Amino acid sequence: QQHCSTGRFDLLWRLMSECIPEDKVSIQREIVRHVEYTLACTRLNFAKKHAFQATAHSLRDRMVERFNDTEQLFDDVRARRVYYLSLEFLMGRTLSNCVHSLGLVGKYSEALDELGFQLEELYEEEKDAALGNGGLGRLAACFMDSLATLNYPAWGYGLRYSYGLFEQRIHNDSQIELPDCWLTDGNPWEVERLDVQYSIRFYGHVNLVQVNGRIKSCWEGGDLVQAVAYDNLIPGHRTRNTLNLRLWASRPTRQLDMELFNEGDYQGALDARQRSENITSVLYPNDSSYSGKELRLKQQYFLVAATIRDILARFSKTQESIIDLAKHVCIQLNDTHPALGIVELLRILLDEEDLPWDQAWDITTNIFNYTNHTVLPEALEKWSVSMIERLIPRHMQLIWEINHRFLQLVSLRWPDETSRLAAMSIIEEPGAGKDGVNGEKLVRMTHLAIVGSKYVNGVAEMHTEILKQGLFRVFYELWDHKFQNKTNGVTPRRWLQQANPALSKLLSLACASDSWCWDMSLLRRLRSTCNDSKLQEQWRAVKRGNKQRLAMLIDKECGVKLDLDMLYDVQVKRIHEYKRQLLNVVGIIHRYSELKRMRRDAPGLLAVVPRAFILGGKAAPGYYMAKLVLKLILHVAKVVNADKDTNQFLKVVFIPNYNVKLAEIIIPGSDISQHLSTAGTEASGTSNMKFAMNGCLLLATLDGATAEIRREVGEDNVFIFGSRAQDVERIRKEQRNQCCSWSVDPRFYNALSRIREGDFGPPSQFEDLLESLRSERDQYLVGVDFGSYLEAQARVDRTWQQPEEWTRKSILCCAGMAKFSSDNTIRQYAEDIWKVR
Ligand code: 4GP
Repeated sequence: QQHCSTGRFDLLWRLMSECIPEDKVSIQREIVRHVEYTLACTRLNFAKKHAFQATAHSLRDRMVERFNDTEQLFDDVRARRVYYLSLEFLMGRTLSNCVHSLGLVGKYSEALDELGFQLEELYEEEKDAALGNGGLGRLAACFMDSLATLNYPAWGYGLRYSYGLFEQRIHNDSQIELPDCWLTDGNPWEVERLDVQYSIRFYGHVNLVQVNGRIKSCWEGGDLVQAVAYDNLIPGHRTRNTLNLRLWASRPTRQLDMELFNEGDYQGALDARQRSENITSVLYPNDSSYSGKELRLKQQYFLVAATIRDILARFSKTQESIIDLAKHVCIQLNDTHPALGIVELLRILLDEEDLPWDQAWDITTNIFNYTNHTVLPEALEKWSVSMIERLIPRHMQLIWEINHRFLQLVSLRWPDETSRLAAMSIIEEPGAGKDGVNGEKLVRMTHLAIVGSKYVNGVAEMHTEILKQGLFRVFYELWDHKFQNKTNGVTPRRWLQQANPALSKLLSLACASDSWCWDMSLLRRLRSTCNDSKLQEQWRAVKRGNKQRLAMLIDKECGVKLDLDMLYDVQVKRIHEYKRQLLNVVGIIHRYSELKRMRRDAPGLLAVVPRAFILGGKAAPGYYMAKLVLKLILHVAKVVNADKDTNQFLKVVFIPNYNVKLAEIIIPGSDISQHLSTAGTEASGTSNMKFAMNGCLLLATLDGATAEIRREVGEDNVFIFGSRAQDVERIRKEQRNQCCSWSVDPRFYNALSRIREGDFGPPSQFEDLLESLRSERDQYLVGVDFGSYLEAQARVDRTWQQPEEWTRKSILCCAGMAKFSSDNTIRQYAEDIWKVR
């Protein structure tokens, strides 16, 4: 009211004091209004595409209303706010989630029905928002859902890439990558905020200037690029709380270089414009590996510079002193990708707010927290000092100073240990690591993130232990209080309620309430009825329906028909050596050879479990070995599926372009899923949680969150195999020295010889793969774990032959997953790290 005269306030209040009504006719009116006025189409005849867009707009209006109320409330109560910074948000589609959150599925269905459209068919009109690679980006999306649902005062910040993760097509048994043009039809959900823009500087130089008798550093010159805000509202479920995911797009500061244009250099006049827009053009398609490109560094700085500006602008409205910033603001860094935010905030506090170093550093390190998502050495970011110096020169000065002060602290604690200083330094000297190309100094972003954060966390108990005892041990010795574990979780709304409507219905029936969607501990009730034959029957019927949905998808995408009685065995995730899709394929080759042998020996009926191996996942475009693995999968699939002798017992399919939308069909339709990473390499995994929630059994190594899942659902209900994490290093060493205390199962070599002998196409194309599996080079222990893997697969087969036992396990998996709801994870972040309410 303080901004308005009383009369005007009354008028404004009266005009908007009621929410958009939720009855059927009002919904129809809103949709048709958007068809006519927003899309400028005629309401008397509009296509499905327009129906989708108008429906989305009508829902966006409802979210805007709720969002404004939410912001008003948080401003009024001066809520301490948390910001989740991530270079990736893998949101998938919005429509279904939005109508479910607002509790309007029934009413929208009815309203659309009369307009001649089915809500479900409109879901299919929407493209995935694939602004992420895999686990890390999808985790951020689940977290936004839980933050909104649990009524926290949070915002997400990321980049609005024009092209998301590439589209994968299969051509000549290889992956080809096409651009993901997700914005071609526009994006009805986003709110373009042309009034929220910041100028972001790159390059230039640092001058010392005298201001009021003080010498100050001043970063000037270089190029300026505009960051423009695009807001994506995140509805909470069964609450009005609605949050914002603000994504930045880069735009030129100057529209056109008129000087060049007038000189006739039309291209040159447009070049600068193009360069600016390039920053947020494309998502880097790397998963768990570091890509040292200047453009990537630009993206990182662009995100944090715009975000910190924006956070400070919002803070300044509270009229509190900047000294109290850490009381009101808390920032979570999703891996090191946004870690430059630490230096950016420090820079502003020092150079613009004129705070002394100690105070500025104290505020900064009370605001930031860092989550690590991987221990793979190739994924730990390191940027060359000279590149940072050129791109953001003031930041490099500050990093030197941070490091200097930090190393002083270390040497006070451990006076004579120079090797410790080298190990902990933020700067890696040339030759100290494998990456020191051309004798360059590098900035270790993990070290910067740890030094600049209040808390550091891993994403599963086992992963956090590895951080504390291995990768970050030296830091843990200095600051044990900084380290925490926050085991990942996934949202049951998207991954159960929306992805699996049939099971959701059954769960609500069995629990006599649909509140399990907000409190998964209610599902524990299923434990006492897991042997009930009626429940079991219903459970199997639900699974069969979901398998049918999956089989239809596979028929459409791959042209392969799968019998519903087969055991659907699924491995879907990014293709990576450490995730060991190879173990799966070599296992399939073994199974195929066995089937052939059995056919020869006894050509009659076979008492084997019919299996369909279903795989999916993208390989990073430059990842040669991953692409070779994919090629092998495709070749094996071709041979196996064409073999009439065996194909009623064994089929192999590769579903192209695995993404969130497909996952929503694949996961509920799976009987078993494979999580095969070499123990100690997968930080957590989150698809394992989605599968188990959907009553799909797990075949897994003891890695990431699996040990915790097993504890929750019961030891007997997970099929575990393989070397343990604590033995992996020793085994690797023994392999290298060729002195082994273990042996490789001969069936492994037999299967490899099938490849070598050309059963799956010219063997020369797989030479490098076979070479990588030689025992002295088998970094991921595929050979060592093979025997144990086959034994676990045999246990799976035996269990499948006892349908009651299988169903019992399936029910118990679903019943025991409360811990892995992202609601649970987010509550822990809020209480232990962010201290927000
Ligand atoms: C992934 C990890 O590989 C996965 O284990 C974890 O569940 C996920 O983060 C979320 O924490 N890491 C990445 C990455 O996606 O790019 O490093």
